[in-house]
Amino acid sequence: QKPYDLWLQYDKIEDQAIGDTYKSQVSNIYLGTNSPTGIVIKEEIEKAFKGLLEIEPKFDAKTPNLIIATLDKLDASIREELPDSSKINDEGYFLQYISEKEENKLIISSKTEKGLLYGVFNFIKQMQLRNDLSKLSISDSPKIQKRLLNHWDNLDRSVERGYSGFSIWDWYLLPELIKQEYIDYARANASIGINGTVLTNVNSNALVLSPRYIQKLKALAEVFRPYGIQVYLTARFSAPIETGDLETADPLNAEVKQWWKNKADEIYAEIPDFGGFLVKANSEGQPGPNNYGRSHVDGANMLAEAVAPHNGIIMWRAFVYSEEKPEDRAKQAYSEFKPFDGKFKDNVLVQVKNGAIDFQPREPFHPLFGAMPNTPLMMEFQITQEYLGGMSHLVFLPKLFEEVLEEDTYTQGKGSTVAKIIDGQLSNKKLTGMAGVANIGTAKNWTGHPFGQANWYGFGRLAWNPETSAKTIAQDWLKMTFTDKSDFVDPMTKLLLESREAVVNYMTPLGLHHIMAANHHQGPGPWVKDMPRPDWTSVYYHKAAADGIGFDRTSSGSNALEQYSPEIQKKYSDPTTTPDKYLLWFHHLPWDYKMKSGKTLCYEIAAHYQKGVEQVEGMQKTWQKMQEYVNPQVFEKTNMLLNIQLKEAKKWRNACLLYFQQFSKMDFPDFIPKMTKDLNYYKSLKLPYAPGISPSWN
Ligand code: BDP
Repeated sequence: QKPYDLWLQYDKIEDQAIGDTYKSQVSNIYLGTNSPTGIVIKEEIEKAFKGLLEIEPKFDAKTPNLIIATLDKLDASIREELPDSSKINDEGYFLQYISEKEENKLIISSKTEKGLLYGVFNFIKQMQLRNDLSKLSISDSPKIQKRLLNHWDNLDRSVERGYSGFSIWDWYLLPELIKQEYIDYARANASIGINGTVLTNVNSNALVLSPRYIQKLKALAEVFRPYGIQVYLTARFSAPIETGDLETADPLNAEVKQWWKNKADEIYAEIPDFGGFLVKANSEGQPGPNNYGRSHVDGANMLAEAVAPHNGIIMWRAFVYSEEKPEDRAKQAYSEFKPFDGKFKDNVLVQVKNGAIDFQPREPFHPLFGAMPNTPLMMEFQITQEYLGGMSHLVFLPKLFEEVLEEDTYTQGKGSTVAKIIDGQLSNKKLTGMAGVANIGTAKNWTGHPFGQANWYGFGRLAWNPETSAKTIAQDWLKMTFTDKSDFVDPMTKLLLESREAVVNYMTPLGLHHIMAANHHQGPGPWVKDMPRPDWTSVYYHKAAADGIGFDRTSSGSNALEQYSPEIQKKYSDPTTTPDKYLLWFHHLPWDYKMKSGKTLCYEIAAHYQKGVEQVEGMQKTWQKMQEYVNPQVFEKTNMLLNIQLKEAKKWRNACLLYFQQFSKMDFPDFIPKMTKDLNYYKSLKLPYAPGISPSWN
């Protein structure tokens, strides 16, 4: 196993019988294209065959048994063997084994070459998973159109919230230097169906829109194109001013409109398939239309008009919360955006974070998902672990993503899941998308933590089909990355699936949120209070005091609950019917509140923190048994990281319990080990330097 190769490990298939069967089933290949994508396909097959089967594939066959061609290039007799073409969309494919008159053939076909590439990656995956090729009968298409990574990468190569080295984009040496990483990045993304990448930080820099950078961007676009990946940029709203061209960035100003039109024309002249812009406006100090008394719709639509003639899109982020507003931060995006439902141009997607606060270990789904039936909403997940242990915690995020996607908004009756809203099923939306804030950097294994790769992989799978189960993703990733031996895959699947609950338990159990240390968000900080804004503090969110703990978001409090459908309101307005996992998100309750378990709230908080620590210990035990299945370096590295994770889990437990005890005045239950340090000790732990903070912050 080579960590750099991610889940595309093509080690020799050890089981000779399986290998021999594959060899005979796909001994002669017909590849119906020699376009740039065709070349990529050919190279991938060569890699896979040389690795998995230790043979050179034969492409010159007169009587092929592996046919790889778009539907229009298939013989009518073969075409007839496949399902109706309406069964797949433009990016979909058929993977069909046919046997007739002693002649067996595996067909990979599609409407477009992009679909063909996805089909080929799935075919290779079938061999990686040791599946029986003769049983293949797959018609598959992505359910979401825009499947994008968002890189929070700055032009100086620092990465905001990045924990795996520097940005892989070497802007300085582009366009001349094309690094092998760019190609391998594209290949990895194509293998999981990602079809776009936003290369720059949402806290953006107008420089990237200058002619010199457009040339650099063009070079990357050319590398990515054969892999079906479009490039996108973040657009700094004040760019017309910062370039020195104009004195205003008012979206209703004719010159401003023209400036963006010209800029779009300039980019598209070089990159005809440029994807469009992602915009963070009037959020955390970024410029935007509000600076000119204009609305988010004015801003988004102005940019949308500029890219529309070129089929570009605008992804306008809904991550807004204003300094001036006293309103609960959890309510603000909804208040701001809901009135605009249906007012955005057709090529605008509103990009919404999975929860209303900010990528917490657990948040209820963002209320906007149930509130804008006439606006395409794009999901924004965070793959990088800003609030989930940065570079050192093993957390399998597809479990978090799955939980959000499965949540029921009830907007069109029971079963109106977030997944169905995102993929457009519910209101037949024409434009659909999912974005993941990337965890990729210059680390030799791309993601720093060896298990960070699983989160990149899992994001891709869910963007392709948001109803894929986290369990399937875990199993596939483990088998493709390490080995298919069940003594490894079964316990490790369990470990991955539990890892997310572990982090919730030792950081923010029972609906607690945003109690991390300030700014860098690494480690506990329930005591954080004096910040430039109250909603950047921890005390704002946990509200721990003598009378209890939790944020009352019912009608007696901020009433954020009113932003959800009546079914959810009814259930969550009463603490006894609120799921424990969201209890303190919606309720402020006394320390001796009696929980469903019969124990007090204070006891349950302690029990959850303790459980989180024990879960990490359990992960360590499982990992100890896996040595024989993994690369020694990965084994050791993961071991050491788990040790760090355990230490930090204990720190979280101790710091939070000691902090809350000041108010609860209750003794810790017996299962909490005796504390050897006091609260002041934990408060005094400062990180003079923590990764992931970008200069754009200063
Ligand atoms: C927060 C991050 C900050 C991002 C911001 C965003 O702390 O670095 O710029 O979100 O998403 O989570 O815009």
